[in-house]
Amino acid sequence: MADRPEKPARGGHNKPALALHVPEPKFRPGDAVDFSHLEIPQAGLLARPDETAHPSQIGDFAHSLIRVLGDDNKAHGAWDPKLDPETLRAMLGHMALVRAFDERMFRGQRQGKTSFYMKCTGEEATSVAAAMALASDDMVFPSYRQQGILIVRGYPIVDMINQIYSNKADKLKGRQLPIMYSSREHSFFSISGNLATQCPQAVGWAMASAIKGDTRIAATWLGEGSTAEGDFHSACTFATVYNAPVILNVINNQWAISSFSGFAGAERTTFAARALGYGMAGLRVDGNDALAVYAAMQWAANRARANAGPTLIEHFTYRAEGHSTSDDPAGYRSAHEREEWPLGDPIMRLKRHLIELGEWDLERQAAMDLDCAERVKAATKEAEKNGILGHGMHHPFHTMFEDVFEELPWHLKEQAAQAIRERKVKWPGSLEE
Ligand SMILES: Cc1ncc(C[n+]2csc(CCOP(=O)(O)OP(=O)(O)O)c2C)c(N)n1
Repeated sequence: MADRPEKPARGGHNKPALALHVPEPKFRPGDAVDFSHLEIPQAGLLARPDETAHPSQIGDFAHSLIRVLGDDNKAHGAWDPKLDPETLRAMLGHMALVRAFDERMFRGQRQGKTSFYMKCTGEEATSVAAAMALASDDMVFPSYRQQGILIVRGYPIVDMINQIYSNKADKLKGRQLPIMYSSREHSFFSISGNLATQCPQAVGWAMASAIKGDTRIAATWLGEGSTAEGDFHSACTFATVYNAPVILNVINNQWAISSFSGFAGAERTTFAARALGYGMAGLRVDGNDALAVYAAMQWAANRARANAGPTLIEHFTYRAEGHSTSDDPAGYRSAHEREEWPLGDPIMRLKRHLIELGEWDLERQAAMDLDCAERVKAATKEAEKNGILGHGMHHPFHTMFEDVFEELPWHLKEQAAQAIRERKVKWPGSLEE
């Protein structure tokens, strides 16, 4: 064996030096915005493949964009889910309620009623239309921007607000960050702030459903930034290996807080195309087109129910506002992005479609908006009776030691005793009981 040189040569003499590519967003604060590089096909152009098609036959759908609502406000093509006007109005109503709810909760945070809130402005269709395409008992594993699912499933908004205020009526007893809801009755899995953990959980639940011979499928949602987490990839592996009845929704809203989608790999290929490497069906859909979202979700749900395999759906959309109440996007992206976003606003697009059908008008729209605002206001007032942040009307302190261990372990007993001693915390009965 040749001796190793004492000092290995650095660089490569006459070879080019190695270099890395560091992604950089196209537009920064103050920049003019031009989205003409985005390929946006006309609505209605794509065929709708058989729901049991082999992933290798439908690879193109991971690179194109399924669109139904055209610039003429009409529904086009094979993906039109042909929903009746009543269902379309319900869809519009749910999205409007989500937006009204977001507006009021955001203001509530600014007024000091809660510590934290996250809006989904511009992305309402990706949860509302998607949830409407599922059965109400299909199990959902959302991220933190899918409040639309709870609205569709009829979860009382007053209970959402109680959770956001962490007050004495909060069903989660103040143990979760505001907006990290959970509801077994609504088949809505507890939201976790640890990104992408919901993906393997959804796949595992779907596998269990199949093992039990059940008929319910699972669906999960995650942001495009979160697809860089290992959990997403483990989930894809298990989903395809076992043909789990699950739908993985990647909400590509272009930004992960201040990191643009390029940092999760958007410059290389689409997020829907991630599916292809796993041998999974991948669809890419206009996430601001509620009909296209519904249609893609329905396709994937039928596929899962037919034991034809999991689907990854990329919803191409735009986060119109800040990441959360703790974020100011003016610091990292151009304010013109929102105005220039070529796929419009999901609520406006569905509204115009209903008007085009002769099934809606501006008076009814105004009445609906007012009704949404009133409902949210009334629920807010109701929830405020149970307390807001800082009023001290939260669950009693000692409850934080409950519901986890059947018997309190010694170290928690020690902490509880310290709290009683030093902070004069009230404790029911004796610690030794
Ligand atoms: C494992 C983990 N890493 C980092 C964070 C901090 N964090 C919270 S939200 C977020 C951005 C996620 O962006 P994306 O997945 O695109 O979803 P979006 O917020 O755009 O809906 C980050 C980095 C976290 N909560 N968990």
